[in-house]
Amino acid sequence: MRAELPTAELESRLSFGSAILRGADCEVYRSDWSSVAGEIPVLSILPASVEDVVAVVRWAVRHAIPLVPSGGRTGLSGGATPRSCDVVVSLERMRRILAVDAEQRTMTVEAGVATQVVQDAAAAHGLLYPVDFASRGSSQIGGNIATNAGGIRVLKYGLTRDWVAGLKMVTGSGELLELNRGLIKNASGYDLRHLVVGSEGTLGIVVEATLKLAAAPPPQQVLLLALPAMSMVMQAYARLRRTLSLSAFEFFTQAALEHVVAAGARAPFASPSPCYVLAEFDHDEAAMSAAFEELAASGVVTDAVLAKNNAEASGLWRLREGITESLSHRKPYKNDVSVRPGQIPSFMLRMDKLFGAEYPGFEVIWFGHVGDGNLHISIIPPAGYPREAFLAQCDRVTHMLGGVLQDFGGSISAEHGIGLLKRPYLRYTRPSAEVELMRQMKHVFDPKGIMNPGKLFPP
Ligand code: LAC
Ligand code: ZN
Repeated sequence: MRAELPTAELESRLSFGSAILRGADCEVYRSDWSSVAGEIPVLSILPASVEDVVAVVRWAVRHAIPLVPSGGRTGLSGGATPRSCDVVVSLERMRRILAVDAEQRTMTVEAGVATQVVQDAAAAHGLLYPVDFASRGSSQIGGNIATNAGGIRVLKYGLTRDWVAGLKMVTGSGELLELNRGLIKNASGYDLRHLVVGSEGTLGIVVEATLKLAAAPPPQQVLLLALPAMSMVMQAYARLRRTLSLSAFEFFTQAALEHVVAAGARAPFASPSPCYVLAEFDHDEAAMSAAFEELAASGVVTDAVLAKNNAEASGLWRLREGITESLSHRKPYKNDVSVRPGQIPSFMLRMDKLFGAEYPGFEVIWFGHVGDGNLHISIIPPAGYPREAFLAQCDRVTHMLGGVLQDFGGSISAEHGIGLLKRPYLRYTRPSAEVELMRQMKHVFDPKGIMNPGKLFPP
């Protein structure tokens, strides 16, 4: 197939500034931040304009060429990993901020703009783009939209979906759609924008977005609490949110902390505790002290550190945000699940029992956005454990976890997406009637089945 791709026909249609890469230049597009190895794609196309993307998709339709849209490739489910027969379409050369409307609080950007660039541009206008996570420097807005990215401030601000006022996308048949046009009110039928958000590149390619911006928040405080038991985390949450305006409520265990400290972070307390909570909230010294004293008196909290300045706040955040990176060299198996926040204590108990019984000798590392009902669990086998056997065991246990999630009405993927890795477990969260409707919708947008084939849907 390699030699036969009719690229000459496409080259003549692409604008100055675009590129077509081959061979070793395509190596970088092979993998994302997940454990999926991927294959070097036959070609990587770097369009420079919306018209280029339309030309690429129409070309792919004519020749039935599978396309894999590619953003910052910081995904954790293999949603952007190609096969060797795929052509990658990377949005990295479409990274202009097209407009900032400070009055309307919107920003229009090309899909390849990095999340942090959007955040910084909003801040330069005294505004906030509130979707935030550790991969902010590399991840791109188009990928954020395609995966409905969540992160650390969902508690206060919601998901990417809540900040997309409009988007342009090229469907799998090469049609350019302009969805919702940045309107606040628009009661004119199906809101296709929301179908595209979270569609993981299976319907088309997001090329531009108009994002909503928020008012800059008041000064924040960052507090790290030590807790004597995982079962007390939601008691701390209930008490803090009663009198504080929380923007983040994050949880991690001592096992997670040990990995971050081993990677160079400073241990926050002299002695270890079973688990920790990082809370961020609008500055309120009196409410914060009262809440802490109450939690300490009732034994829910045994120790605390309050950041005294921005550098200390970043230091505390690093303990939480650094977890995934500190574990990456151990190639953990990752779960990313959600239930309603009120169910977190009973869900944790069920999972703890399951993992205790099924993962003897494995390291089970809990962390996550518990205020959103979202837990990340990373599993690490003992050194030298055969990889195949490890993955087979994790697959078996994840099917059991799927059953538990079904009981709770929860989700097998809270924020990392289905991609390739979670496809076998989609059925625990989405009934077959829903998956069938999703397949039909994909067919409407992508009749030739060229958009990110093999992703999202169970094989
Ligand atoms: C985090 C990533 C793994 O929350 O979603 O650190
Ligand atoms: Zn997360």
